[in-house]
Amino acid sequence: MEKMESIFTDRAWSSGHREEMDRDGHIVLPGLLTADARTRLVEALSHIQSLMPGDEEYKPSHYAAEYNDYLASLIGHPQMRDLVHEVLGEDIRYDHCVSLNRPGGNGGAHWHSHEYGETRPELGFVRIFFYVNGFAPGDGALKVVRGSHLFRDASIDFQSDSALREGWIQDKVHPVTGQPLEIEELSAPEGSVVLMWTHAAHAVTPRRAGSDTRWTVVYAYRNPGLPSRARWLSEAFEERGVPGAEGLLSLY
Ligand SMILES: O=C(O)CCC(=O)C(=O)O
Ligand SMILES: [Fe+2]
Repeated sequence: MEKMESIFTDRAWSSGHREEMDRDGHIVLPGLLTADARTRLVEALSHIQSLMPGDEEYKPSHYAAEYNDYLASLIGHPQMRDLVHEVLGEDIRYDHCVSLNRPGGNGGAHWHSHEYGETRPELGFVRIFFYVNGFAPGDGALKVVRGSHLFRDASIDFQSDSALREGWIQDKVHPVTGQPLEIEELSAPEGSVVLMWTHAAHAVTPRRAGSDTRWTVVYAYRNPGLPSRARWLSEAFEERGVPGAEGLLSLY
């Protein structure tokens, strides 16, 4: 196997980061991806894009690492493992790798959250977004609600900001800070990595018609203990394995 190049610049994860993530539900690490990783990710994500829409059962977007060796090589990359251990502790599993490319004119995503261990707070599930070429507010931007993850509600589902405000958000306060819950639109410079607890409410603004493609991929990891609905991983891939990802691919 070729030597693993660094994917992250040497900025360290600090204990403050952990506190911030647990309080807010997400953390933005601006410009964390190396120039080399950004170049290789654009290549890999363009490759996935060229294979779309693909097989209904095994869509290249949902099983991205199964269709591209570079994407697969990051599942167990030492820097990725270190980062996931910082968030989830010792016992970790890979859950999925999904390409989230959004060409100009893409409609974005409505408000939602994801499931895992709603009644088992000791089981964590983290989404690690690589915003390879970043995004600006109002242009394929990630929107969040600080503190929403603490409700561990997997059923958040609203079509607009106003529907979320008048629905789920109404009368809720941040369980830690006591502040009213608020919608916030993020911005992310090129190479940003965003970590998010899976129960956090999030949405994506449409990509402007004249904008270039937003190149993005998400890697998700969890503490084993329950089945996972989003575990897009074929049996063949699990059996074949991935160099460096030993011990990560099994359900338990
Ligand atoms: O495209 C994005 O930025 C977010 C996509 C998303 O909601 C997810 O992967 O959970
Ligand atoms: Fe999502």
